[in-house]
Amino acid sequence: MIPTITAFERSPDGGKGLARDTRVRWALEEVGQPYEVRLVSFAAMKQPAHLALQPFGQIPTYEEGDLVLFETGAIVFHIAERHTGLLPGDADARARALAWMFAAVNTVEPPILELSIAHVLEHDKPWNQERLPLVGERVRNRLEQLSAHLGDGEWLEGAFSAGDLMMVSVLDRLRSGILDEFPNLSAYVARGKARPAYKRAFAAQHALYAGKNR
Ligand code: GTB
Repeated sequence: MIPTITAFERSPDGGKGLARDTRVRWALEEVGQPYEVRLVSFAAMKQPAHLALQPFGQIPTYEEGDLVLFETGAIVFHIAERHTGLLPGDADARARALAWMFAAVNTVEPPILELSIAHVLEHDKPWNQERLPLVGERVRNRLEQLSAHLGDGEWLEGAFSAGDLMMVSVLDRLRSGILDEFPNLSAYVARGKARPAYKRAFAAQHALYAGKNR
């Protein structure tokens, strides 16, 4: 069965791959699963039909027959469980990969999101100049810890897994700046984005938005 995901009708990033459907596309590409995309407007996202799929009125969603999923961590985990290639066969190694997926969305992504909000949505608030360094430090702390774990390893736990897919996707939100302070993490993100599956995922979303839709 061909799954259908949802994505922005007009992506605010103009196709830079920052919207979260990119990580779902990437997972589907990694396992060789074709998929369809339904584009949703910001207004439609808040309507009952979409809220029935995604209670928080966001993209992406994932539909496969009777199954409807939201939350990219859950979607990527579902894809990884149903196909080979994104989770190790060994039960303990699988559990470790899952731990990294949670770490990506639960420990690393929140401060990165805060920083992004501080830059994009709160830049004109009178308190922002005072707050920005604090938020930046929280991101820096997490990156220091992650960088220490990764060391000179290629991936977080030996072979590439859904944990790396999620972590690279989360770190990619930083794009430059703080991430450049951690050369092993910059190289890690570049390694992830050099994978053919990522390139196909990126190209698919880029083709929808590039030069338009902003
Ligand atoms: N925790 C959820 C998940 O992982 O699935 C978060 C989903 C989410 O934040 N979706 C965003 C959304 O639908 C799109 S990806 N927002 C609309 C809304 O909440 O009303 C976040 C995003 C949007 C835009 C950029 N950008 O332009 O750079 C980057 C990331």
